[in-house]
Amino acid sequence: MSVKEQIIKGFRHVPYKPQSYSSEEMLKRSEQYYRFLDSRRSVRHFSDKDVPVEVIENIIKTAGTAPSGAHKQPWKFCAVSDPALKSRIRKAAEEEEKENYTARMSERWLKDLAPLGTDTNKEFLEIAPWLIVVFKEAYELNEKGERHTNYYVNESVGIACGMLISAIHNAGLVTLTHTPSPMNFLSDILNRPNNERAYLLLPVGYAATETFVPHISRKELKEISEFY
Ligand code: IYR
Repeated sequence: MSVKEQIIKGFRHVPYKPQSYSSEEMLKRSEQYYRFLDSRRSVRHFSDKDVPVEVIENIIKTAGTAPSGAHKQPWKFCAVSDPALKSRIRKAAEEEEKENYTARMSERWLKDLAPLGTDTNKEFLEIAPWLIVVFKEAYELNEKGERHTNYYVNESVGIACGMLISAIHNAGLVTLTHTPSPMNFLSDILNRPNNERAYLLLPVGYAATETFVPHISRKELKEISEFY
């Protein structure tokens, strides 16, 4: 008789049977998945074509499957399609970026960015049909209003964002990891509670018909790994 569940230190644990594959199948799948994600590019030129809300919901649900410190799931994904809100976000982001490009960023930083062709114009924030604004929850608030600090919040939300980006790519859509720092204006515009801090802003949509991306390459396996 198979074990249905176990009580470990007073808590329920249920059986889990992850899918596994033969060595050949595993090799094939791992290579296919690598090629699939290697075909992803950050895109700054969006089409204004609509994307159904259900697709955005599925993408956010995928991000929500990420592991997190003590399973606190310290994230909130705010999906914005309202044109008035998108305009306000663009205006505020461009104000911060003007300051960044003219005063806050070092010469070296500007030089490193040059190949990407970025500037202070963030029209994609109005053109893309959706903006997903990711907030990290520094602490949780219980019903009594008591604060409980979350654990490994940056790690947890960073992982969730990686999964969000791969889900966007899987849907045949494009995005950009945009950080118009400081990003406090997003809390104000979206009226977010105090325990949430803006983490990343991702425009999501179809790529524009004529899209160009920087001619850059990724590091080789031997540059990003060491095997012991
Ligand atoms: N936030 C600015 C500048 C910028 C910074 C980095 I690091 C990038 O990889 C790309 C851009 C902007 O979005 O233009």
